[in-house]
Amino acid sequence: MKGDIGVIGLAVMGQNLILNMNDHGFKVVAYNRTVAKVDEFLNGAAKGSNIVGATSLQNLVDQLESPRKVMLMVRAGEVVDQFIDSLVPLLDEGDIIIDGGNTNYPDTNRRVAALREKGIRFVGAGVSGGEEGARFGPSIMPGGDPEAWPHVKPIFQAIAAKTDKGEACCDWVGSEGAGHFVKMVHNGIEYGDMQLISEAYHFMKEGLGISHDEMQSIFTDWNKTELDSYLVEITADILGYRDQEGEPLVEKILDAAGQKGTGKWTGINALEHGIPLTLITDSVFARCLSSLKEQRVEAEALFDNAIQPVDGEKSEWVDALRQALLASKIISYAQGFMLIRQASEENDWSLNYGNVALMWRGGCIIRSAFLGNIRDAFETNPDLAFLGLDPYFKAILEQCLPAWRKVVAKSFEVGLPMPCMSSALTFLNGYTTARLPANMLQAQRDYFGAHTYERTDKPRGEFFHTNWTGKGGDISSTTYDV
Ligand code: NBP
Repeated sequence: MKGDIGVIGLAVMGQNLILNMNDHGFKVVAYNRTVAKVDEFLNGAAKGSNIVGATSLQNLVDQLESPRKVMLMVRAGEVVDQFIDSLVPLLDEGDIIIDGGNTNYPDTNRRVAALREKGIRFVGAGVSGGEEGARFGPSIMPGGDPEAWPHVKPIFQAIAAKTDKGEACCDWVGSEGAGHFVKMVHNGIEYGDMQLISEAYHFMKEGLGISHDEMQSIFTDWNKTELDSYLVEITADILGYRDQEGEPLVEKILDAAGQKGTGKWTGINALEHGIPLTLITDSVFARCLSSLKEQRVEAEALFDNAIQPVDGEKSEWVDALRQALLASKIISYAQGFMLIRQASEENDWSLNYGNVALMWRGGCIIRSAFLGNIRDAFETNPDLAFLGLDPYFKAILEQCLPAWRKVVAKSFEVGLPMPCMSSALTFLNGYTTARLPANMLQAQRDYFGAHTYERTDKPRGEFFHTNWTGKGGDISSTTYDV
């Protein structure tokens, strides 16, 4: 019997996905650049399974059922192109290559088009959930050549995480790089969620002086509310973890955050699409600021700006923090979906936003109960421009607003940095303000650069220029933009 799918790349993600596929009755052929790792895998984690190994790419291709499906779980970037170039001469028309790595979506756009010309169907699938997800059920976001989907669907939907109702956290996202785009935004949202939780922890610890045991039980309680999510759950575990000296390990971890780039790509993309994705972008900058550790240590010694204790009833502050976290999180997802919607429209991807929420409902790092409500919101109104206008989310935002304001205002008062909770509130304040001071901005642009402006008492699309000083001319600018 020939193999159902070949997987190239036997690092943590590849091995676990293969074992997961094997559990679901698929025959997998495994291959790796360093071929010795194939034997290691077959004699180790894969021992006693139906998984078989390949000694070369030709040997891999020869062992696969037609149309062949070859999945790459290798380092994103050039390595993917190298494998594609080596595989194409060995494959037949109609065969399928899947890239399951963290690829930047323009690369997937390019590969789908180039391979289509060669008769090969290419799929770019975002896979989330880390090692455990890959092994027992990841969230999978496939996009690319739609003709590939019927062949890949039975395998992907079988191995993907399932919701409480048994729905697979995997569905066709859209053409071109849509799957990798959605995975990118997923990672951006992950950055935002992590930063928001860290801000709540910081307020509790530095502002309120709450102990680690208490914080652990607060996050455990929060996990029974609308905040029920993987990241809140692991935060409680982290706070409860003691090292060999019996002290909280988290306090011995250097406060300089790393990043691999997907949050940055999301922010860059938002700027390119003109979408105010403020929270995620601020969460990337928060990591950048954290990495300036030595400079911060020096500056703290020079400035008299130490964080002051927060007065008042602790339990009231903790509940206010819960509300601030929940409301900020809604804004983050709302902004993420604004970006997805813009990209979908610009690229003609016809994305189904409810399905995207469903794919994130289980298996991935941002999995949460809340995503079920997001899915409902988009099912009720597929054209929802801003998630905060859905009745369920609007009611929460309105309910949380006083406590959220209180927390953010207090953070400014006591000198506690809260970039994401404050950025979310600023966004909502702006989004719900019919008249912003952009009239002044437009006047300034027209004053110094003759950029023209529209008037409130004239129809949109009519542009005016004023000779503000009496010295400039009446010619408006067409080429120069600031
Ligand atoms: P890595 O990203 O560490 O990649 C390891 C694989 O890439 C190995 O098979 C390695 O072969 C191969 N490789 C490298 Br590195 N350089 C190569 C080259 N020049 N030529 C050929 N092969 C090369 O593995 P991973 O952490 O399992 O991740 C796989 C993909 O999934 C990545 O795109 C990653 O971003 C994505 N992802 C990872 C996670 C996670 O939690 N780790 C989660 C979600 C997505 P070798 O054994 O011969 O060196």
